[in-house]
Amino acid sequence: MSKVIAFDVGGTNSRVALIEDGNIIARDEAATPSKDGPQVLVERLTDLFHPYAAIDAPIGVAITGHIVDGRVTAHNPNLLPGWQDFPLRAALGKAFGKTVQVVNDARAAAWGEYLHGSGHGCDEFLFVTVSTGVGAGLVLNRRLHLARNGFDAELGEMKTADGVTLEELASGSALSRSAALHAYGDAKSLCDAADHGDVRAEALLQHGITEVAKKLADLAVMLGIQRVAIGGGLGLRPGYLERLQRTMMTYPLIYRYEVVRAELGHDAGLYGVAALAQSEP
Ligand code: BMX
Repeated sequence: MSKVIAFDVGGTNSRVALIEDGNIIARDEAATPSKDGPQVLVERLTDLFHPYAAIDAPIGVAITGHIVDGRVTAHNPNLLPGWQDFPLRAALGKAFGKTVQVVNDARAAAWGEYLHGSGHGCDEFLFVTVSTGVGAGLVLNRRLHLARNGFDAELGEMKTADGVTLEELASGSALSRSAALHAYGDAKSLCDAADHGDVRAEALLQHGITEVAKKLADLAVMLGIQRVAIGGGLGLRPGYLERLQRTMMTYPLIYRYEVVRAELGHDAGLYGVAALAQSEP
């Protein structure tokens, strides 16, 4: 029986799972102590690891951030403040007493969706998470694209016509800011208002969606993607995908491709990082 211990660390929650023969057989989660710096997160992950410590299995950690050689930098400091070139692989290796693989969370989720979910049957596949941040993972010619410098699908860092990044306009955090600014309270209330026909709320929500759609259109002609799956807290909210699909339908045919809902929900990163950890020599 093949076992893997997988972690998925997002800006809000950290999850751990024991995966056996491709199925999650045990899991746990805790809030990510995102504001407390890397050392506190290492301690939190070590607590989550404790029940599994005696199991002899590869360990994979998917985490939000830019990753080079197991070192993590948060380009979006709102997600993980204080993370600059932090040697997470080495720190967890020391804390766990075992070898650990570290991968970007969205890249892991893309690989999970490709192997076990919405990416099935594609040669070129894109996964996009619209969540606290905006992240992505690319499968090209049936392989997860991983660049040596870690910029292998940092979609949230791409510039918009306004000169700011996509993440600054289209993430869940951006929508929360916009909701507070326009007296909707939080992002959920803004989305609820939009769903109930509030024209101003609809325009604010659609603004970010249009920016995501433009990037997806550019990537269609750049990389020949056949299908994109949308995940993440905001991306999985009912109505988000339909708005994105409607926007893409207004573009000429060459910019359009299948836009679907990610199938594995919040488990995509766990499955993906498990597969990556298992394939490491
Ligand atoms: C940000 C960036 C990406 C990440 C994406 C989604 C940081 C810390 N993260 O663009 O590396 O994949 O957010 O992250 O700079 P999530 O936490 O919202 O899932």
